[in-house]
Amino acid sequence: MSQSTPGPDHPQVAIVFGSPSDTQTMSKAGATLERFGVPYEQVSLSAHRAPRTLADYVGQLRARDISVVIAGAGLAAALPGTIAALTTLPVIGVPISGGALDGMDSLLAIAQMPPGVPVATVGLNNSTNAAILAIQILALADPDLGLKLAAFKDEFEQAAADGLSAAAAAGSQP
Ligand code: C2R
Repeated sequence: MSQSTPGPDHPQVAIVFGSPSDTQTMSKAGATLERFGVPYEQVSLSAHRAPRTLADYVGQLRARDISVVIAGAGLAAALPGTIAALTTLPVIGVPISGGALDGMDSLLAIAQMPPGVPVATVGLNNSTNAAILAIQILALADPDLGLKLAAFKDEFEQAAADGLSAAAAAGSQP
């Protein structure tokens, strides 16, 4: 288990992944949270390999004022669902590609949760979207974060407008 807490503030988001081999895929979640100034912690913990340690960790999240969990795992990905079973906090699952089935096993294991125990599942390896969704949840109670999200979306709009202008300019050239 490894842990890091950037910034002086207490973490609002816990990023958990099943193995150190998932670190690179999951690093985009942390980078995105940092971009929005959201403090987080990052832990490698496996439901399959360390179930009691995971249960202890998850059992303390609410008391530690963590609001959202992002959980990434590949192969037979029990981790996000197990965390969802152990907490009432929202859990966002990141399926990770690799192995003989190249991520289909992970995708289905994370998305196909039984009724009553949801895991909000993003696309394969898309830990960026997991972070954006976590930020959107936090922004419900944080107007400043909501403004940052609105500016983030405006960047897409501006890029599209710039692209159209550039295409129009190129098309009008002799
Ligand atoms: P190793 O590279 O450590 O063998 O792990 C990890 O998320 C990783 O993608 C290979 C893959 O196994 C996944 N793993 C799980 C769980 N624990 C590890 N899916 C779990 O508890 O769900």
